[in-house]
Amino acid sequence: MKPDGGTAPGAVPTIPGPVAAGPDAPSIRILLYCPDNGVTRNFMPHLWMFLLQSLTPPRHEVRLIDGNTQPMSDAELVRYVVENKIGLVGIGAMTRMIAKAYRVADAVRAAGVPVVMGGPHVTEAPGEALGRDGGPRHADAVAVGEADETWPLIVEDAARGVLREVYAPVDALGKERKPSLESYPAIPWESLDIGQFNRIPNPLRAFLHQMQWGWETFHIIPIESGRGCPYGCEFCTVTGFFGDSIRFRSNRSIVDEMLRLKERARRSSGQIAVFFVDDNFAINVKRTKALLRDIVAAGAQLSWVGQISANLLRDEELVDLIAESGGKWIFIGMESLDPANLASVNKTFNKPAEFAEVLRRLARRHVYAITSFIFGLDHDTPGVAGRTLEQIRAWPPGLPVFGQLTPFPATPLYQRLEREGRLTRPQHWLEFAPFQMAHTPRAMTVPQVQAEVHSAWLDSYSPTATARAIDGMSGEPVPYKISHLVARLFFRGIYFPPKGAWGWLKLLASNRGSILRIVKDAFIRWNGTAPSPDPREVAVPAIVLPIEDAADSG
Ligand code: B12
Ligand code: SF4
Repeated sequence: MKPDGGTAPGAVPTIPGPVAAGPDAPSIRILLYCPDNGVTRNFMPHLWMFLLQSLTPPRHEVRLIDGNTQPMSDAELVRYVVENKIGLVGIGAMTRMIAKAYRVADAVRAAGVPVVMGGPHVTEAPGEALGRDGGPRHADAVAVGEADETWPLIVEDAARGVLREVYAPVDALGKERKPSLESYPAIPWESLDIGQFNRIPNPLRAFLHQMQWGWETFHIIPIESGRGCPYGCEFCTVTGFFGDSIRFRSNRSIVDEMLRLKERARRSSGQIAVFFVDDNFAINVKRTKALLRDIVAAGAQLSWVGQISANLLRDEELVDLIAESGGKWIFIGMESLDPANLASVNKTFNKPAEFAEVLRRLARRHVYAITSFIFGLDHDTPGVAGRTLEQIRAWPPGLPVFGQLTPFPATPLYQRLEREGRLTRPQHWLEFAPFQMAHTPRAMTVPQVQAEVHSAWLDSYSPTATARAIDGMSGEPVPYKISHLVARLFFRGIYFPPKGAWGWLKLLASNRGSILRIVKDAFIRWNGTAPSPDPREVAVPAIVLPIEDAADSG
């Protein structure tokens, strides 16, 4: 079932009750490390680090390093680990970052410090990290699946020097057990040091401090309100990982978290926006509506972005509540406009004929969409980018993202392509290359698919496309246009990362038409009858989501 043939073997510990520790119980200092992907920078903290920190028995100390915001060479990281007497290093990674994660793990282990690895990739291929696939070993232990309940046990075992190889959430009968989210910990965002994730560029901070507009900091904070998606799209790891049993946190705990974030934003004269990281935030429409109503009733609205599949956005009341509760951008996994393609990846619940209306329904409430497409599906033929872009141009302005079909380990797609003998790089993650394919498409060549992806990005984020998007928002208030423009410039960077200050200047210069148009619009409004809004009163108009990469969810 796993590409490396390794399922969780041997002595898999079952979930104990709360870990009891006597007064003499040893304590350790733990470092949780998230590698960068070497290409782009993530725009928000990774939730798993803060979640595991909150779940750590209190007598241990946990430090966090996110390679996206604190880049370190392997040698620097090892020096940090040794000098700070770290007793356990926990590394989490998606498939895309796993090669870097293994390299860092090797360096840390060579310094004699044990490493535990967790997250989607090691769950899908645990044997690889443990060297059971014939390759080198990278981790002393792996945490398979959701680690909410196994993490305290891992920490206690590490403190006692009796780390086991595999930790999996299983019950006494060895059956997989999905943690309930009912007793989800309160992540102390109000006191955590999240300065490294401030999105306001350094040179602007002093100016904004002087202006007292409440924009000295801007953070995007991940919140999960639930886990699981039963849809089982063929390329997606989520149904396999979180299971088709959907679990939710209580509305109360989510609302409390948002209120605390709001208070933190107020105290720091800054802005906080939320990314609901649930794979399908409206998978249970009734519960999502209840949550959004509770957010509104408690005055806990923050600007937010979430992932919702198009079929669930038919509900007008849901879309009303999305807008009322602060929803600004909805990520929609459209994947393809060809129903045959959607059927080939088990996503027939997506109906391309209704995409336009779904987007208009959102846009009528000033909510816009990040629309995600996959090229190289079995029924794609050359020209797919052009055909897709033609449709996109007829839709309300949005942020389209494009990728090529990627077989992630342990997905039904991976298994099918393996059966069909179409995997060209079966362990593509060990030689990660952005936007490169790992299998033979059916009706196109690999270079053709890659050329379609390239041309889709080029066209969608050209100055002409950006000008068209801003024109398409002519009736919108100026702050919406500004944030749309800024989001476009950052989204362009997913595929064409701008190189330094000069790259940014060139980008701004090439989009000067759109910039001038917004400035003119602002001047006309300011000079006209409409009073110009106090910047402190302007809610984050549309999340400026400098998203480097978009997940194929929702
Ligand atoms: C938010 C998100 C992102 C953000 C990442 C930034 C961020 N700061 O979070 C953005 C939008 C940028 C993103 C991008 C991408 N993403 Co993404 N993303 C997610 C998403 C929706 C939520 C992640 C999350 O916070 N989950 C909640 C936490 C609590 O769960 P968790 O991370 O799995 O952690 C639990 C366990 O795994 C474990 N654990 C995790 N790490 C560790 C470490 C240790 C030491 C231990 C003990 C345990 C442990 O403990 C946690 C608690 O149980 C997930 C789907 C999902 N629901 O998880 C996809 C997901 C992780 N993304 C995925 C993908 C494919 C991508 C992209 C490659 C998409 C693309 N087409 O480009 C890019 C690449 C990212 C990059 N920069 O290189 C896949 C990963 C599959 C895989 N095998 O790697 C997922 C699973 C979605 C999917 N549809 O399959 N993503
Ligand atoms: S792609 Fe989205 S809808 Fe499909 S299984 Fe994954 S999370 Fe669910």
